[in-house]
Amino acid sequence: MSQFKLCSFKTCPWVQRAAIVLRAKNVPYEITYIDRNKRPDWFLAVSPHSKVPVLLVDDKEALFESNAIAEFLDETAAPRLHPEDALARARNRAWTDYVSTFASAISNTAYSDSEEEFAMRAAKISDPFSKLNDALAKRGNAGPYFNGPKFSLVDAAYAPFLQRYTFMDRIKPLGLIEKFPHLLAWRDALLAAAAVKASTVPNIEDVWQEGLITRNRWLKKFVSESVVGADAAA
Ligand SMILES: N[C@@H](CCC(=O)N[C@@H](CS)C(=O)NCC(=O)O)C(=O)O
Repeated sequence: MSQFKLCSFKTCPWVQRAAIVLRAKNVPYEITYIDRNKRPDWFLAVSPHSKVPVLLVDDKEALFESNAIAEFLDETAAPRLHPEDALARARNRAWTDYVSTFASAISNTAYSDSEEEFAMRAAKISDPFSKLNDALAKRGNAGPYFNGPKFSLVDAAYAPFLQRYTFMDRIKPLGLIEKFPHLLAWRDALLAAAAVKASTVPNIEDVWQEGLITRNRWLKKFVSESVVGADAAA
């Protein structure tokens, strides 16, 4: 089996997506955390957009873009996480594509610079939440994951962002996800999944909160003093 090394910032949800896929397949990997403010030359040489994740394969090949990495892992390591049926697979890929819109709505809100900006951006989360809720309502299975009992690449794509929403909701309750029962149940199943739990540093929520402080975002005022120093080379 190939050797895999993931390059990451401590809280990157896109790296987490790749880590979830590796965990779901029980594939061993190393993870190297780099400082986002001082990216090493070896990393810049292999990351065309200077972004994480980069997946080093056998210290020879470097893959970038979390979706390409997830698809590569799914094609090369068992068990297959994509559905066998081509139509179902295409629908899964379509929803996986939508994750960047979903992610932006959440990240933009979390990183707002003022209360007004926060309120304006938070109001925009309802639309992607409603779209996903409808997709889950119409998927024709009872869950708990997107395709039913089997964890898939769609689950791996959305879990990091539903987790970030949850972190945000815990410090500044938004009362939004509760309006979307299918999404709420999916979120709960994803956050309880072993592959998701094992995909980050153990104190991810503290590190995420610390990131609000180091980036000087408006939400930092809701962060408890106890997390200061949690380390946010994120
Ligand atoms: N579309 C990319 C997004 C990756 C991304 O945005 N990563 C962030 C960290 S979470 C990054 O490296 N940003 C570059 C920067 O902060 O300059 C993917 O799916 O891999």
